[in-house]
Amino acid sequence: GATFDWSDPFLLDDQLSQEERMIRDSAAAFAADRLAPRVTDAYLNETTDPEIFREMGAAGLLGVTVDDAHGGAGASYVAYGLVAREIERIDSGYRSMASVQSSLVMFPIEAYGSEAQKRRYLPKLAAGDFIGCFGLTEPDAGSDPAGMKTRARKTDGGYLLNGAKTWISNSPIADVFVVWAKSDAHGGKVRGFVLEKGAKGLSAPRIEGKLSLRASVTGEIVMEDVEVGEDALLPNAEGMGGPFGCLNRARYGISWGAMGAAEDCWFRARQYGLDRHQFGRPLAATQLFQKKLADMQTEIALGLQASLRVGRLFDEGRFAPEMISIVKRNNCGKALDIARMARDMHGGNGISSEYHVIRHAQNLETVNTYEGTHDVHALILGRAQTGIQAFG
Ligand code: TGC
Ligand code: FAD
Repeated sequence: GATFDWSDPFLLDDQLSQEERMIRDSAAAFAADRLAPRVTDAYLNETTDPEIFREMGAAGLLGVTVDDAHGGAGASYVAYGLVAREIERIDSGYRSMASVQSSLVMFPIEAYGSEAQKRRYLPKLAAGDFIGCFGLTEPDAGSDPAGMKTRARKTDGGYLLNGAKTWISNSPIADVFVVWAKSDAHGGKVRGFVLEKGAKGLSAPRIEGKLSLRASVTGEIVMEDVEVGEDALLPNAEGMGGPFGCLNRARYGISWGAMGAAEDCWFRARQYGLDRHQFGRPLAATQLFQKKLADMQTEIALGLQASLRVGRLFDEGRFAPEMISIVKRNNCGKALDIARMARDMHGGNGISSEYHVIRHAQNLETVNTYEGTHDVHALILGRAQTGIQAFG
């Protein structure tokens, strides 16, 4: 019979191809060498080192699923998920930086862009020479992005963009802005535009004072009569399906990433319980402690297995957005529960940055909210099984 590996109960490793394992291992080495040593300072001081993008690029971690002809790795969606898991094992903010670049900036340029746009942006985004951001959310349009106010007005040679996006990952340090706007020349339909840093009327002020995701910089995108040429329009996407196509990929990656953060919390809680003695025995010798560890192990094993299944369906071209809602919602919610539990199991030490678990818990508050809140994904799933739309 098989032996039981407590840290990999369903032998996930067994279900990966050799290439996927290789990519996973190089992401894990990168995370341990380059990200782990930086994260506590970055989080405490709320600083984001833009060099991380170049380092991720050099390690082949940007645009994992993007065609190698465009500088990507041309690997599977499962490989992409494994990378997200390894990076988020260190910090959700670092995974955020990478998933915006890959799923929300490189993907739309590859899937909806012109040949010229692909040539101009993808290789530099893959290398981390360009940093990208994705502007969908607005001050008055979060869960309901179709309510956006940003407008593109047709001019002689292109478009004039006006509006404001908020809560945008990477925007203060971005070179490339994928922005969604309602376009009067297209019957008011939502269209995507690629803007470049330095365009007149374009600014990206930083949002100060976040108490979550502090290692990843977040900002606004303000557009005041930003004039762009016809070549800034993403030619091959019209309507909300454009931005949602990107969100499908990012949400799927987040479902793996959140499990990485949860695993880090679980491993730390287990080790802490073995090391820490109270009442003359290790905390891990108590039934309550073991029950919590069993709950963590179970939820993580199930969550990873589900993400792997959705990833395989992705790679076969057989995924449906509702599948992604199940894993995004479940894995983020469960990861948040696990991080809070790990914080509790560390007692007072649990609130110190030195033990990492409260940082994960704080980060996962954001992860549970962005890319469709926990409740919004419930409503997507409720609609799919009742036929009744409860949110609009
Ligand atoms: P609905 O009526 O459902 O659909 C409108 C059109 O869009 C199409 N569509 C999709 N297409 C592909 N994939 C999906 N998942 C799709 N969902 C919808 C749909 O077929 C339809 O197309 P058409 O051609 O018939 O017009 O749209 P709705 O406006 O009623 O949607 C409601 C709802 C709640 C489902 C949706 O708005 C939603 O998902 N809200 C959440 C918003 C969100 O996730 N925002 C994320 C912002 S980006 C971000 O947070 C990045 S953080 C990343 C990081 O830092 O890591
Ligand atoms: P709201 O939509 O106002 O929701 C508030 C509450 O109401 C939530 O609990 C929600 O579940 C609930 N609610 C909303 N509608 C309903 C309903 N119909 N029925 C029941 N309950 C409902 N966006 C981008 O475009 N690009 C980015 O890079 C990006 N990065 C982000 C980074 C960070 C750190 C954060 C915090 C957010 C980021 N976002 C980004 C924005 C994110 O996607 C939104 O915050 C999210 O979609 C929720 O929107 P909202 O904040 O406006 O909340």
